Amino acid sequence: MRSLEERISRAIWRHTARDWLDLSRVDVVIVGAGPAGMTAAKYLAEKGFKVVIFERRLSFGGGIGGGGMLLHKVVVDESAVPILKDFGIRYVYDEEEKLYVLDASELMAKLAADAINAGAKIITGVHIEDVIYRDNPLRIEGVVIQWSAVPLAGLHVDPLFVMSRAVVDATGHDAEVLKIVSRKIPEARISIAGEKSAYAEVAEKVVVEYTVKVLPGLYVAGMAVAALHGLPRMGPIFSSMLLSGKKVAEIIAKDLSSTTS
Ligand code: 48F
Repeated sequence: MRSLEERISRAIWRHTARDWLDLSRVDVVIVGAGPAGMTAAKYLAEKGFKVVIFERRLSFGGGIGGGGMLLHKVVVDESAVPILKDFGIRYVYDEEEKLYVLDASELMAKLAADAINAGAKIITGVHIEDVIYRDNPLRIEGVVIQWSAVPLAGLHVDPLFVMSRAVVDATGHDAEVLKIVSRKIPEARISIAGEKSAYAEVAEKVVVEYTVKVLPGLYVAGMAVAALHGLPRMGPIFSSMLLSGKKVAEIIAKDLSSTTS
């Protein structure tokens, strides 16, 4: 009879290996488990696409957890209410400010839970350090993955790969994936304009408007859109993050449905 210690280890090895074999090729890799990434994940997974979110922290939520200046509330406007309803996220309408107020922890937990229930995987502790590309024609075909602990420890460890039909940069203010592509694939002609100062009303609109396919196989959502296009920031109002996640899911679903896997 195996000891409990041995059985614990074997169960974890076996099921981790099964998951990673399955994840060696997916339909969509989403980089970053913030509001934009998790919203996109649910809408894509429920259409039947195989979706994985890689998040370098050990928790999901991105910038949601900090609420507004560490206060545990965030707001949205009416444009995001249908999405809140899709996820079963509760809110209170503030008559005076004409805004919907929600608990940051409920937003994080339910975005993640619904994405997972729809069939998406969220893998934490994994850092995307590069992309996989092909030329003639230029396209992105996956990501280069590493345990987050490796760069933190300053170790030189070669990474592994995940192939995918679409990659979404949902890494927030730093647009990390796009920055890598702009630096390492000059023929992609991506330049990162950098986010502008706060102008919430405009920011909320244009972030959604500029949520686009960047290159074949590469998409952007959330605050990474602002970094790419030089758009203003909006602070702890999250409508555009949710709407941008939903929009990128619609763009990808259309693109992937028109090509064979
Ligand atoms: O920053 P984040 O929440 O991005 P978002 O979805 O939402 C922005 C808002 O939270 C807020 C705002 C709007 O109201 O201004 O800031 O655009 O989530 C991005 C996630 O990506 C992870 C990071 O840890 C965070 O959880 N991330 C960033 N770079 C990488 C990454 C990387 N290279 N590999 C894996 N995860």
